[in-house]
Amino acid sequence: MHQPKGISRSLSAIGIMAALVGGACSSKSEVTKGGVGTSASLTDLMKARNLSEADVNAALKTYTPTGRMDEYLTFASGGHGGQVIVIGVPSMRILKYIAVFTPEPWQGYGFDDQTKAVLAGGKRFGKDLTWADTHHPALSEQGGDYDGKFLFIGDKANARIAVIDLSDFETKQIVTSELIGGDHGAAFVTPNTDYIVETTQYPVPFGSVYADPAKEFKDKFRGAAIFWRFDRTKGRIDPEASFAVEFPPYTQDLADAGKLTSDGYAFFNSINTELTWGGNQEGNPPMESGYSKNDMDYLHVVNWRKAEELVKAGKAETINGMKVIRLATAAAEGVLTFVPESKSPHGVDVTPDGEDIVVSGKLDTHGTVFSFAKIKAQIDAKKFETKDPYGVPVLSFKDSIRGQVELGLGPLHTQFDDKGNAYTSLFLETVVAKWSVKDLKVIDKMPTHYNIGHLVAAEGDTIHPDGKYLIAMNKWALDRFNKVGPLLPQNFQLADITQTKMQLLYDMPIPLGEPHYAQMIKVDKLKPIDVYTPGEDPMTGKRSVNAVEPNKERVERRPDGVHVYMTAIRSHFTPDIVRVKQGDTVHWHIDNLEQAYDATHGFAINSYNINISIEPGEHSDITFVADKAGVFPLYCTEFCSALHLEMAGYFLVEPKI
Ligand code: RUQ
Ligand code: CUA
Repeated sequence: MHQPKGISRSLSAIGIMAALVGGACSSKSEVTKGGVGTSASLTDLMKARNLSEADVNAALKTYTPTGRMDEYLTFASGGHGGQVIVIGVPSMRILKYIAVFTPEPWQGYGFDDQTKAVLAGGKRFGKDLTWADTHHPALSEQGGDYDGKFLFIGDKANARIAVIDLSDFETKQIVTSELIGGDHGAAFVTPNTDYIVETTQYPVPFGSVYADPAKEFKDKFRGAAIFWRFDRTKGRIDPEASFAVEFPPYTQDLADAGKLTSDGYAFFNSINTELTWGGNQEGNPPMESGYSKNDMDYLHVVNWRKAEELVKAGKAETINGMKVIRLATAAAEGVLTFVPESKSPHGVDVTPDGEDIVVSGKLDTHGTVFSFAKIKAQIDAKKFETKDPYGVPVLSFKDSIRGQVELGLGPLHTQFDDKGNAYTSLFLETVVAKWSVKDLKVIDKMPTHYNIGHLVAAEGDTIHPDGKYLIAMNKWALDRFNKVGPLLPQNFQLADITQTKMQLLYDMPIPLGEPHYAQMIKVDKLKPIDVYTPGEDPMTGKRSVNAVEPNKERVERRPDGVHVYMTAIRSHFTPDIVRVKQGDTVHWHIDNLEQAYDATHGFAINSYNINISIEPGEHSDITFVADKAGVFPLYCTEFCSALHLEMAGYFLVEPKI
């Protein structure tokens, strides 16, 4: 750890020490003065706060004294916030909101050239998008286990995938394909993170070109799964090396990649084999009843290795810049096969050994456990029961399942532990059902408060689940928290799953959009950096060509505009006066010269909507036009030192005459 530098730091350190010593003494004397022993005071406390023994037991399992660290980090989607929430487990302390799809002022995300370029990657049809419906985060994997290197997350509304580098917890890339009009089965990774999978939800004609669903739904509307190629050495998605598989317009839902025995395959649910497209004022039934007419929908089984070969062999067609394996090719070449599944399913989750695929149908009280070996045997023998209207081979339901487990009302998503158990969320029954994967029998049910959607267990979707903690991600909070008006937070409920019976430990409100999925990783797999190397551009990971060295600060007029080379260090900017002329294009290059851990500076200019965060060592660029003449204070927006308020200056824009 770096020693805090400067007078202000040593003064505050002494102050903190004094406060700590003083605080410790006074609290101790309070206890002794009252004459109550430790156990008596605990009983008094329990009585005063109306706590049962079970409450205290739960508290002891989550309470994390100051200075202690958590055992796991949970990366939860931030829902409409377009962000990712990082939460420590078991303390349930929020550690960070990672800005992803939405501009975020604290991190200066979307204000400097670097992060503006990241957000621009997510434009669709030339339009800026300032929100996202983030659903499913996916940690990068190596051999089917989290490796702690990267995190991906999908935006359901706008069909985008973001790449977050876990060396600095910052978003590095956003990609989108105009081929599709949204996603839901995203992001899911293949076991070595070769691909990040993004599947459509609501079908559109490719490229969103106009077509009337009343006449052309069956022929023109399509779903697709995009396999975004991930280049691990660059830490970026390579759109050129990515491809898509065309699907019928069956409204695909969640997805999961095969692992171990089922590696090379991916599984996608669908909920609309009825081909309903709406039109409740055009003589059609409402969407929701149209969607659930048929008894069965289709689990899509995709052989992505085969698809990869076909793309290499030139059997894909380029549409909207994406290589697409057309439906007819996918059906004929064994890339796409259907297995009937109970109607309107939601979650599809592959077991840790890769042998079974658990599908939960919202309208079915069962979880259906498909056997990959049985599915594969039928595909290999070309033993098909029928074909769908698009020519895709359909297997027999009976011959594809290992069995069904009677779960209860409204099963959605499934996670796993290290003892062969599965945990399925039951939305309607509002419980977590724990069941044995081998015996297909329910072992325990834990009530949740209320209406659980996803759930996440420690490393619970990898080949080595930890089985320690589980978080129920509840949609409704009702009577769990103080009232804050008609819009309520979500409720994350932490549970201990080490014993036969699940034990509820803690309620945590999440007041930022509606989170969907989360993943929980052991902290020792994460190796984030403390500071950037001097002059580093976080987007390239290299020293910027515009990096500013101490004593080389300057303002230069060049043909492309005025270049400001500025440094920030406690507690001043150099230069602190910057003069330009009205109409100049300004290229502001700024370096935080600090190498002390946590010595972040902010940089803001009044009225110009400029506000960035510069972490120790970081280099940042801002480009703008000085169109408004006048005097504009600039200052540091992070309380960095005792003389933080003095860390200021002026941006002077001389009027044009
Ligand atoms: S899906 S719970 Cu994206 Cu279930 Cu929301
Ligand atoms: Cu630098 Cu406040």
